[in-house]
Amino acid sequence: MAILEILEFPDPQLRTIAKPVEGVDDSVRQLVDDMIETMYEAEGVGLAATQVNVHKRVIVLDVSEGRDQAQVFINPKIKVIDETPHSYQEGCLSVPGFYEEVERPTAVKVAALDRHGEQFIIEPDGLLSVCIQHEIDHLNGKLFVDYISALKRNRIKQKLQKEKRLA
Ligand code: GNR
Ligand code: NI
Repeated sequence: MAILEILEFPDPQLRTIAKPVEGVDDSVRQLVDDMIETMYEAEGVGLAATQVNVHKRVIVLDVSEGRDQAQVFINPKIKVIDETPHSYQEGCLSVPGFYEEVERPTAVKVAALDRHGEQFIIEPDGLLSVCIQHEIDHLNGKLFVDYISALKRNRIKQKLQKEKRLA
C-alpha cells in the first residue's frame, strides 16, 4: 500500500481524459488499494485516479460514517434518470479549502466494474449521487470549479497558486 500525491488545481494534468481499463488485473487492484489508502489519509469521501496523476477510469468512494465501506467503480457509465437540479456544497481534495454550491441532476444510474472485473449497477441518491457525478467529472478532466463563475474560479486559482509559492 502507498499514499499517493494528490494534484491540485490548476495543475493541467487534472484536465486529462482518463482511458478505460482494459482488464481488471493485480496492477489495477494495487492502484485501487493505494487510492483507498490515499482517500482515507486525506479524509475525502471519494478519489478519482486522475487526481493521483493516473489516467485510467478508476474511482473509489466511501460515504459511510465509519469510513469502512469503500466502493470501487472501474469504467463507470452514467445515465441521468432525473434531471431536476439538486444543489450541494461541494469540495474537492484537488481544490483544498474551497467549497461552493454546485447543481447536478438529482438521480443517476451507474454501471461499473468492481475490483474483480464483475459488472454491477446502482441507482445512488443523496451524497453518493453527488460524489459519483463529481468523480466521473474528474475522469473527464472536469472540476467542480468549472460550474461556478469565472470570477470565483480565478480567485481560487490565485489563492492556491500563492499557497504553492509559499510552500
Ligand atoms: O471529499 C470530498 N468531499 C465532497 C463533498 C461534496 C461533494 C463532493 C465531494 S468529493 C471530495 C473528494 C474529492 O475531491 N473527490 O474527487
Ligand atoms: Ni474532487
